[in-house]
Amino acid sequence: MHSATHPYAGLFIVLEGGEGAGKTTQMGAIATWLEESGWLAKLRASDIDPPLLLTREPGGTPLGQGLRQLLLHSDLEIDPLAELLLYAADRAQHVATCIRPQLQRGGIVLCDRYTASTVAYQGYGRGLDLQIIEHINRIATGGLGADVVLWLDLPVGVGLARTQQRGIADRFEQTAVAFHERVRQGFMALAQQGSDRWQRIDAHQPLDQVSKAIQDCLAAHLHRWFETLKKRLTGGDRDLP
Ligand code: Z5A
Repeated sequence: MHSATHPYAGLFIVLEGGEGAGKTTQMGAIATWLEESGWLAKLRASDIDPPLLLTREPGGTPLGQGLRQLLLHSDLEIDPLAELLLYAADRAQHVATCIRPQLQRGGIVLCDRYTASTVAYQGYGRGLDLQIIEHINRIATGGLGADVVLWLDLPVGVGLARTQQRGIADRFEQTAVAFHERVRQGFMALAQQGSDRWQRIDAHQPLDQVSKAIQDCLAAHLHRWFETLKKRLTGGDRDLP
C-alpha cells in the first residue's frame, strides 16, 4: 500500500468530492479524532513535529492563496487550459514546500483536494484531455501520490443545496448542475479504476455517521502504516522506501 505512492515515511491522506460533500467539516473531525485517539501523541513521542499537517488545494501555501483568489473569487475570464495550469502551479508549490517536507519528516498530511479534483473538474467537468491532465499532474507532483483517498460522495443536488445555504457562491458553485454531474462521474470513474487506496464514503448521511465511516477506514491504514514507520525510525531511515 505505502511504497507504491511515494518513498517517504509519512502518511498522505486526501479528501475528495463535489461541492458541499463535507470535506472541510470532516477534516476538522479527523484532526480531533487523531488527537483524541492518541495517534498524534505517538508521533510526537517519535519526535515528529508537527505530527499533522492540515492543508488544502488550491491555497495551501502563500503563493497558493493568491492563486486561489484568482481562480475562485476574481471576475477575470480564465481559459480552461490556463485554469488547469494555475491549479498545477498551486500544486507544484504545495508539494515542494509543504507536502513533501512533512512526509519526509514522517508526519501525516491531511489534504482537502488533490490530483483527482483536476481530473474531475478540468477533465470531466471542462472537457480537457485526460492524458494531458495526467501528464501535468505528474509534473506538478513529481509523481507523489496519496496513500489514502477518501471520496465523499453524495447526489449533486444535495451538495449544492448545502453550499447555497452559505450565501455567496464561488466560480464553481455558479456553474450549471450538468457540470457538477460530470464532475461526480469523474470521481466515480477514478474510484472504479479499482485502486485499494480509494475509499468511497457515503456523504449523504448524518455528520457523525460520515465521521464514523471515515474513522473505520483510516484506523486500518494507520495501524499498518505505523508499524512500518516504527521500523524505519529504528533503522534511522525516513526518506527511503
Ligand atoms: N478545483 C479544481 O477545479 N481543480 C483542482 O485541481 C482543485 C480544485 C484542487 C475549491 O473550492 C474549488 O476548486 C472546487 C474545485 C476546484 N470547487 N468549488 N467550489 P473550495 O475548497 O472552496 O470548495 P469545496 O472544496 O467544494 O468546499 P465546499 O464547497 O466548502 O465543500 P466541502 O468542504 O466539501 O463541505 P463543508 O464546507 O464541510 O460543508 C458544506 C456545508 O454542508 C456546511 O454548511 C456543513 O455544515 C454542511 N454539512 C457537511 N456535512 C454534512 C452532513 N453530513 N449532513 C448535513 N450537512 C452537512
